[in-house]
This record gives sequence, structure tokens and C-alpha cells, in this order.
Amino acid sequence: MENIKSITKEDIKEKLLNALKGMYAKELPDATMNQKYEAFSKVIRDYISEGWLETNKQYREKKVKQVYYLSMEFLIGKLLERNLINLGIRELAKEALADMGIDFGEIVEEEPDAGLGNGGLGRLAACFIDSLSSLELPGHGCGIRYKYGLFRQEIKNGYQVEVPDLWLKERYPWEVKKENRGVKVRFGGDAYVATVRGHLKVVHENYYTVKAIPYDIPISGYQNNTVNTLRLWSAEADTDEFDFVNFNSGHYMQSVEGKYTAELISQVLYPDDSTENGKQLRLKQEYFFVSSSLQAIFNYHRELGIDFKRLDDYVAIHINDTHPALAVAEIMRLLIDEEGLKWEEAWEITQKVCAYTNHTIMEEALEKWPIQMFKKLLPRIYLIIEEINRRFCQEVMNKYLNWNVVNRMSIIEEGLVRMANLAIVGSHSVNGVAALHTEILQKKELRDFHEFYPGKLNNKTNGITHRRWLIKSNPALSAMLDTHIGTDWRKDPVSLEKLMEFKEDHSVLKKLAKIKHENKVELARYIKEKNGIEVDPNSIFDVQVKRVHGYKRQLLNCMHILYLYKKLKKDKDFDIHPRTFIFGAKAAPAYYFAKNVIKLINTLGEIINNDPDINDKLKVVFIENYSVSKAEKIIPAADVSEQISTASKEASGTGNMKFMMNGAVTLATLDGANVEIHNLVGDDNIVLFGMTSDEVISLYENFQNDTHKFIESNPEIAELIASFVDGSLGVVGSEFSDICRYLLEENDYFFVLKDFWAYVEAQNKIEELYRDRERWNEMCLVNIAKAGYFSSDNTISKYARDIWDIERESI
Ligand code: 26V
Repeated sequence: MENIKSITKEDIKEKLLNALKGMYAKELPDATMNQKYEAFSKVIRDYISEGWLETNKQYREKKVKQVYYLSMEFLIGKLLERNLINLGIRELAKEALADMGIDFGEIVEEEPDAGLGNGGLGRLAACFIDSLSSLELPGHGCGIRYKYGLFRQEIKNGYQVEVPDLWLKERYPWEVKKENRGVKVRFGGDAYVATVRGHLKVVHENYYTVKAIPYDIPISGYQNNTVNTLRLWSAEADTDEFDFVNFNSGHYMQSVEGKYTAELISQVLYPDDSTENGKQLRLKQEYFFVSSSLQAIFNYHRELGIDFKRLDDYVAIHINDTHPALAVAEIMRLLIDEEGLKWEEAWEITQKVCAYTNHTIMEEALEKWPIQMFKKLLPRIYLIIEEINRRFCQEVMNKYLNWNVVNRMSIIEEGLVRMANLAIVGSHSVNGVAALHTEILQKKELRDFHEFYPGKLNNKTNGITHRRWLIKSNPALSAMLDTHIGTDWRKDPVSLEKLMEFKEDHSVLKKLAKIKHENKVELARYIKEKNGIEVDPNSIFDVQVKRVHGYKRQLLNCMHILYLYKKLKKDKDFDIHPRTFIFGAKAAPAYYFAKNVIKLINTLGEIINNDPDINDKLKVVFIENYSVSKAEKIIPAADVSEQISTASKEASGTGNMKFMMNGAVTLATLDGANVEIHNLVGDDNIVLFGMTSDEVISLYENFQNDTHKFIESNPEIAELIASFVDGSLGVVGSEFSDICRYLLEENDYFFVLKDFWAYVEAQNKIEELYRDRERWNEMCLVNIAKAGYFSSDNTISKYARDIWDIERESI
């Protein structure tokens, strides 16, 4: 990295003018805003490039052990401002641009959000690679360069409409195409074992190849010289060679198939969607990026001349959820077929190199592939998995002498390849993402494995990067922290705890409240501009932003809003502190219930916001197209953080941590990382409600939630549900049929009704606490002070030490 201190304002200005000339042959006055953004980003990328070269050089020369975080999703959001912060030149750059008559805010807005992920899992991967660089740890991301990110959401007449996200429409200034580092990935054909010159050998023939081209994005660290790499692979047709083998043997279709379908592979990110499960294209994507990443890693280490029997001294491979689980079989293939190792040797190395994180216990997200489809697409990989499974089942049988156990643990069963089992068997570490989640894995979901492999299952509670979620998104709070507790927290977020000293300091509490208020004014302005709704910054900003899912229970939030609305209608003097309920959420395109919930939120908004009887005591706002950048605007302005999942279902949650770090009070069930938030802040600084995970789990053991009976004995709830169909929400009776079916026919599988009164009570408590403003501000302070524990730096240090065995390498 160019010496930070040597970067001057004049230097930035000169480089920007040169870049505009070089890239577009334009002078500043003629350049469009997008051209200014691209040229400016190129200038910043050039500043980073030196550190990038140096980092790679040192890693190579010293042959340091590196981790590769394999993930189908990297929700990195915008990079320009983050890079300026890391270079330590955010203010300098703002001034330089201002001198040239360019508004920094407008430049930043030009950057597309790289939305290459669905939600929590993808954002976690982005926080993790951020932390790796800031901690000077040798670690990189490997994923897919989707041409279209997650769909863009438009709201039309209250409904979600999906439109393609063309984030690559303009040139993306952060990536570097590495044509010469391309590799080829094989699909289809036949694989079998044959005797070649007296030796048993695996033959794979009649396959077609797809070219994988890497695009590298530099990931700079916070005010250090480390610049790691996020490598995203793009699929291209392999035009180098015509497939004569197939052509001549009459496999005409096979010979041309690869050519026409290749580019489809990196076209689109799958929306997290149960009904889309089992798509062959997704399996193709998985093997495509796993194989290309590993081939590149092997090529690099061949160049280094390492002994592949000691691969684990140089490489750690992380499998982010089951999506890259094929890494286990691909490493075996490379070690055996290409490096000539024996099975036993290769297997020992593979297990030492691989580690897997489980992110959910939701059945629908557990990947299972039909054998026939698998065999046809990946015949050599299938043979390897069969052999892994044969040996594994033998071991299980030897230990338990029980077929039931073998069937439960087997990788191939009931005509399906179970990816989670493959990942567990092939890894030396399997981790959950919050203490409660890990406990559920150990005691329930993965109990057999926990018994079979004692010590393999461990916990690594998730984290978030405070650089994006505090330094970048809440500059006012960051500056205030610097003033009162010094700047140590920027490099060591646990020292946010120093803020505790000011717990009873009125002037500090007042300052915190003022910052929150200003952030609320800013969000209110945004809402006015985008939604045309006037919201009062003095009202409580009560926020639920996350993907829509039954278990996340946006419906519970909605039913409480409806309950308040009805109460206010009946009794105009009903005294409540004004509230603004803010939602942001995308629904998977084929998840009809979730889409119905979006329509419900918007319908409530339509009715409540325009009802003069309500007199602005309630407002409901739906923020369209929730994304990383939207989160950065919304979270710093929140008073209440809604974390209300059915206990046991949310593996961790990471939004909960972002809100906490920005001084919101969590309203929560004891689920995922909420449990740990509670332990940190104590009973007085969080509002809890609802069934515990043990209660929920025991109810599921014999699920027969008779909602009809429940409704009969709860007339108030009956009335709320009736309003979904009686036209009182101003829509036809069948509008909310998916929600009604969920409540009545699916028997409220996520216990919205069972937890309803507890939630109402918790909301009352929020109100009571908020009215005592001094007390409320104190709660905010404690939440900020304790949030450093959830820094992803903390999390990544533990992965580095306990799982990957990698060390700091100062550049
Ligand atoms: C599943 C599928 C199924 C097939 C189609 C595409 C697709 C994409 C993603 C998924 C699994 C999503 C799992 C996930 O995002 N889990 C979340 O992980 C967060 C980070 O660990 C955690 O905080 C959340 O609680 C957990 O829900």
C-alpha cells in the first residue's frame, strides 16, 4: 500500500484528473457522475495495489499457511468508502473532491451494491474477509461472480415484484480479471476403474469442460498493509479445443452441450428458496466454484514446490454451509488422480485441511442431491463419495453394530447424497454459529456425529465488522466515542467497554440521545423522500429488517401492530407513545406466505398511516429493496431491534449485533445469539419474551398445535384474525389466504399465537422503559459498551487459532 502518510489532497486530485483522461478522454466538467465514481475508485484501487502486490509476494516467499473461505455468497455491499476508511483518508478524499466541486455523497451513491448473497450467511462471509485483512491474517474468499446478484425488489401496490439486479452493467472498478489464471472444470461423461498396464486406474472420459476465469477483488485491512483477495469465478465456454472425442463417438449433444450452457453457471444467485431446491444448475455452480478454487490452490502450491503430503501445513479450506461441501471429494480427486497419493494418505490430509460451518437447522436448507442427477453430472466425484461413504459406514458399523445408526449417519441414503454428512465426515472441525445453536446441534440435530467424533463439534459465535457497522455507518457515534473513551476501540472493539464508566454521566447519555435523534431525523428524511410518509423522529423507531420467513415471525410484529390499531380505534384516548414500525425484507420469489406478509405490512401501512383517528400515533413503513447499504442507513436510527424468531430456529442472527452496536434495545426471544446478548447486557438492558428453545423443541416432538381451539378461547386474537378476511383492512377477503392457511391449516407452525400475549406484554415494557428517557439512554449505552464482544475480529481470531491454525503475518 502506498504509504498512507504520503497521500496528499493534491495527489488525489491530480490522479483523478489523469484517470478521467486515461479512461474516458474527458476533462472533469464533461464527465458524468458515474465516470467520476469509476475514475475515483480506480485511483483508490491503485493506492491499494502496492500493498496487494507486497502481501502476495510475502505470502509466496514465506510459504505461509493461508485459509481459503469457500462460500457461495459474499454480500460485500459497497467498497469505496470502506477502502478510504482503511487507508485512513476518508476526510482527505472528501476535501479533495469538494475542492473539485464533487459531492462525496453523490460519488458514493454511484457504486452498485455487490449483493452476491441472500442474507446472514453471505454477509457473515463479507465480515469475515474484512476481519482477516484487518487482523493481518493470511486468508481469502473464494466464490462466484454472479452476473446478477439477488433480485432487486420493487413494491407495486403493496406487492413484491422482482427485477434483475444488473450490478455489472457498468464497469466494476474493484475487480481485476486474471485471464491467465483460468482453469477448466469437467462435467458429465463416464468414470470407472480400469486396469491400465497392470495397474488399477480411474478413467474419466467423454466429459465436457467449462472455463473458469477468476476476477480478483482486493480486500484491504484497517490501516495496515495487508491486502488479501476475494476471488470470484466466472464461467465461460471453453472455445480452446473442440471436443473431438465426443463428436467422433457420436455424442454430438455432449460435445456441444458445454459450449452453450457454460455461461449459465455464473449467471444467477439462487434465492434462498425451499421450492428451488434440487436444481441441477445449483449443483453445477457448487462444483464449478469448488473445483476452480481448489485447482488454483493446487496450481499455486505446485509452483511453490510443496510436498502435498503436508498440504495441511500450507492450506486450510473452510466450507461455509454445505454449499461447498464437494471440496472434500475434490481435494481427494486432486490428491489421488493428479498427485498420485494413496487413498489413506489423501483422506488424512483432506480431513486435516477441511472445516465446516453449519448455519441452520431448518430442514429445507439441508442440501440433498438425487443420486442419478449427481452421477450424471459428476461421475468421478460420485465414485469418490461412494468410497468415502463405504469406508465411513464400515467404521460406524464396527462401533455400533446397528444398522439404524449407520442409516442415520450415512452420506448416501434413500437415493440422495447428503451434503451435510459429507462435510462433517470430511472435516476435522464442525462449528455452530452461536452457543445455543451449537448446543442444539450437539444434543439433537447432529447428536450421532457428536458421539462418534467427540470434540469435533464446536462453537464459534458469529460476529460483525465494527468498521462497517459502526465506523462507516455511524460517524457521529464514532466521533463521540473517540472523545470519551479514546480511539483504541477502533483497533480493539472490546475496549468499547470503557464506555461503561459513563453509565451514569448525564451529559454523555444526553449526547448519545442526541446522536440517535439526528440519525432518526436523517432516516425520517429518507422515508419522506422515498415513501412519501411523514414520520416523527420523536416517535419510537421500532425496526425489523431481515429476510421474510415464517420462523422470523414478521407476522407476530404485524399482529401486534393490528392489535394496537384496533385498540386506538376503539379508544381514542388510549395513551401510547407514538411509534414508527419500520420493516425491510425480501421474500424468496416462490415463498408465497412470505410474499403475503409483505403485502400485509404494506396494507397495514396504507390503512394506519392514512387514518385521521390514529392521529400519527402509529406509522408503518416498508423500506423497499433491503440491502447492505439500506441497513447502513436504517440501523443507526433504530431505538428497538426486533429479534423475535421462534426460539431454536435462528441459528445466530447478526442483525441483532449490528443494532446493539448502534445503541438499540433488543426486543427478543431467547434464540441464537440473543442469548449471548442477554448474558452480556443483563436482564435490565434487554427485553425478553416468549417460549424458550427447550419448550419449543418439546412442543415439536409431538406437534399438534390446535389453533382452532386456541382461537376459540382467545376472542381478541379471533378478532385480529377475522380482520384478515372481513374486509376491514380494505382488501378483498382472499387477499391474505396464505397467512390464514398458515395459521389455521398449518396450525401456526412457528407459534405466533402462542407467543402473542407475551409479546404484547414485552412491547408494553418497551413503552414504559422508553418513557423514562434517562433509563432508556442508559440501556443504549450499555448495549454499545458490550457490543465489542460481537466484533468479527473476535470471532475470526478464534477460527484462526482453533480451526485453521494460521498466524498473523505483518506486511
Ligand atoms: C439455503 C439455500 C437452499 C437452496 C437455495 C439457495 C440457498 C441459499 C442459502 C441457504 C441457507 C441459508 C442459511 C443461512 O443464511 N443461515 C443464516 O446464517 C447466519 C450466519 O451464520 C445466521 O446468523 C442466521 O441465523 C442463519 O439463519
